[in-house]
Amino acid sequence: MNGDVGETLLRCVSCGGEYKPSPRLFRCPRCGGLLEVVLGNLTWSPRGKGVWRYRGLLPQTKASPVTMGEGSTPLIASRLHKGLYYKFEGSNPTGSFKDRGMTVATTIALDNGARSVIAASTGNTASSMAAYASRAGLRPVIFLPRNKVAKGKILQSIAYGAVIVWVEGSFDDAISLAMKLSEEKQSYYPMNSFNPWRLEGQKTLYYEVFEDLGKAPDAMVYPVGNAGNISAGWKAAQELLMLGVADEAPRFLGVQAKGASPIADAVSRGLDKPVFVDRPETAASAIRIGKPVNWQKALKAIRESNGTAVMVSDEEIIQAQRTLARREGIIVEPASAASYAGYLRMLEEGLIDRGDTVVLVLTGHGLKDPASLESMVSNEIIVKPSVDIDELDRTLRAI
Ligand code: AN7
Repeated sequence: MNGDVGETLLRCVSCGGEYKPSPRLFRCPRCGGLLEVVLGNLTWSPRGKGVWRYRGLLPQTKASPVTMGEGSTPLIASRLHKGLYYKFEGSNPTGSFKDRGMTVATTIALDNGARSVIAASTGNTASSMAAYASRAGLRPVIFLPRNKVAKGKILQSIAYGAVIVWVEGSFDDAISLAMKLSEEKQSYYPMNSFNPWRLEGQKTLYYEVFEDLGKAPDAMVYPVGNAGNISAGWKAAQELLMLGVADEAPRFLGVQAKGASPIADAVSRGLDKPVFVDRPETAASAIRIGKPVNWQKALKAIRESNGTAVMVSDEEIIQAQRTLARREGIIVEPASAASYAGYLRMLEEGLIDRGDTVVLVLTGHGLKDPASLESMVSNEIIVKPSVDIDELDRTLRAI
């Protein structure tokens, strides 16, 4: 099935202006708005595994893909709720969904002759970018908010050889600084999600869900930080409709942590533009973001899909993380557990019907944030190798 064959364009989501792609074009020259990729040729012809299975719905590149087999993550049926599925993105090569975008963005960076790539990050974007850049022979420079990134993500980035710029401020400060550097010094190619080519790779999560279920689910639930992932999902669902591959699109539901919830707040108050949060606070460090760069795209995704967004407390997030680990066997980081906490809240508030086919996007692996697991109650004893077996048995039964 083919769409119209034409030239690939960048289109402004604010004013609709259309531009021929060029390596340094990330903002609308007319109004400064966000750009989205409009592919000239869309073809649904899945072949092979992973992100590049959907090559026909991705930008054409001259360089061969910088890939580690990212994507093709499991869709796991819940044992607790009828109709519920978990899309476990922790099984990507660096342990988060970011790898889907990075395989595409890194390949495009090579096409554009980049030498250094940069991104600000709450952790996962940084480690993913560092991995793909190292593989491609590019120099990764990451901007991290100091004292605000989970340990596993820092160690991963160091291991991949990233240059780290610790910013004494929030993620939002770090991304403004990284944007300024890449705008003023052209030798740094930006990989944050205002780079619309990266979001093209992130569309593939939805294509996989659609193929695995054999239809569109009733709803997709995403934890929302910088708001790129939910926007990419909606773009993917619309493309499948447009191509006639799908008859329906799901509702797109966003979940934010209280204390870092400008999108959920804008949705519940019916605002056209979110009120940004100056000092975002939550235990879910990955989504501790007060000024999401993709807010326009995300509000569009939520409203046009008849979706909604809710906020959940840190207590609800931690409880959800524990339930997923102890009753489903899935360890996720707190930001990812927010989607389960949000699902429970939306069921309770009647925003989702029981039994609806709902997919929770579990964005990142729990081992990335070991500190978040330290509060789990442990059942343990210490024994000598010579311990009496009957006594050991009695003790184990008593726990
Ligand atoms: C586990 O790494 O923004 O709404 O800099 O790591 O697309 O931003 C991470 C975001 C959800 C939110 N879950 O996705 C970064 C960063 C996890 C994440 C999100 C992130 P977006």
